[in-house]
Amino acid sequence: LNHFLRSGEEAGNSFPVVVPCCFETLPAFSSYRGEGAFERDFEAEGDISLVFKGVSHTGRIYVDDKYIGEHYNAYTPFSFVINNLDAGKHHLKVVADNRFSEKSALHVPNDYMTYGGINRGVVLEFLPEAYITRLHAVPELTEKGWNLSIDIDVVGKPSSVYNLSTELCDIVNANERVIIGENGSTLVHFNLNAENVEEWSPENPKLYPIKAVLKDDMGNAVRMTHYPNDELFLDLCDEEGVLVWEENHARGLSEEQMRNPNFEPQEEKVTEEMVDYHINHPCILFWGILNECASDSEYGKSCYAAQYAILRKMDKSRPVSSASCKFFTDICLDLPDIVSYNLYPEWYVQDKTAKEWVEENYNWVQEKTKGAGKPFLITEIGAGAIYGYRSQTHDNWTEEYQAEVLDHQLNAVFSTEGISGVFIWQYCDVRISREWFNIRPRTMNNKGIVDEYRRRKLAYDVVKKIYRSYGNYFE
Ligand code: ADA
Repeated sequence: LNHFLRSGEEAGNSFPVVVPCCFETLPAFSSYRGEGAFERDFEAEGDISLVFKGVSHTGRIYVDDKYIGEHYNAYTPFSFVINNLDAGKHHLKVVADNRFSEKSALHVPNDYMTYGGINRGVVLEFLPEAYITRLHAVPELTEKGWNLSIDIDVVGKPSSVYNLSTELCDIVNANERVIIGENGSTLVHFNLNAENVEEWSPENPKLYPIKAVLKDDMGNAVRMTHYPNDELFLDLCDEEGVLVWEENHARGLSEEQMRNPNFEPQEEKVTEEMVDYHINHPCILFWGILNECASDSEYGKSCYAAQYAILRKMDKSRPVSSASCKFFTDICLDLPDIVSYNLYPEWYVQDKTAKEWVEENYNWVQEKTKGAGKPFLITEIGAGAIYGYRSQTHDNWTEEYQAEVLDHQLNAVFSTEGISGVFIWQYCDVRISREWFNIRPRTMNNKGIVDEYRRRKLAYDVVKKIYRSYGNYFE
């Protein structure tokens, strides 16, 4: 950091210093009263906040030589938000001033020292799309124990919606649905009641951290495909409270492929290893098997029965299911605890509306199969789009068409009484085997609502809006 002084014996010289740093730490300036500039480069991109815990006694802030603002009083923190920084190197200059004058009514010659400089730490925060600027928790002892009256200020894009989860240690928590106001901010107020907590006192200075997290999540569950996944991912789901459908390794195997002599032993092994290694993850809600395999044939059915038996023997605590694409020909629906269908109306199925296709399949299961009355899930729904391909014609593969189809599909699912849940296929675009390319532009499965770089397609906001219109799923 360059500490540049404009007066005194060493005026104009600069010194490398470490912040926090007051002029007075340099012997030549031990009784200096004046201005001094602290400068440094930093790397950032997008929206940032610069938080100054203390600049004495007046601080003027410049970023890339542009005046940002100023603050008076050495002993209180202040911050500035700087938006839309280009990626790369930027320059911060803090001009600190410790002069006594008419302008300063509190910092006057006194029986304590008014130092000059950056007297407390400086923090650079990278801001996401929405963020918390203030959390005030005021405790009050009531007949029911301690009550915390909590105010949280949230800043974000007008009308955007988030889930705010707040936690007082592991004792109590609250989940609030936050809608950002037209002015780009909102105040969330709620109470947390903590019955069994110890009060802070000089003898027992007990502290309870409060954690508030703003989540932009659009659902509460994730379907993993079509194989057991990394434990790291499951650990994160355990911690974040995301429900997981995990399944063994198989996608779209025909009866012929299931008759491969290696199929049974290999599938059995992967199923056993999956349960063995992952049984203790609380996030796993269901075990799945044999996605879209031959559940329309007797031989296929014997394989399904064998796989379900392994799962039930190893873990009696979780329901089992399989995602089917056999529509009106599935003969295995007596076997699982949950009936699961993968449906792509208005994409692969072009001659039906989303509502017709969803209802016809659901009704067939209820009326014609032993799956009747079991919980019914839509385990895949979606359409493809190439990121950045836009057209008013809403042709296949445009972002517009994908958004429109997802809108129809989700509304069809949510308006069909009896359907317990839905998974969108899929979160992000993924690579596929190059040997299997013919219906997949870019040799990718392009049904992501974000692409492989997590860039949002138009469908992202459509999905978010529909999910959020159903309120807070925590309730
Ligand atoms: C199936 C299959 C998925 C994926 C999807 C699609 O339902 O389960 O793995 O291939 O179709 O994108 O067509």
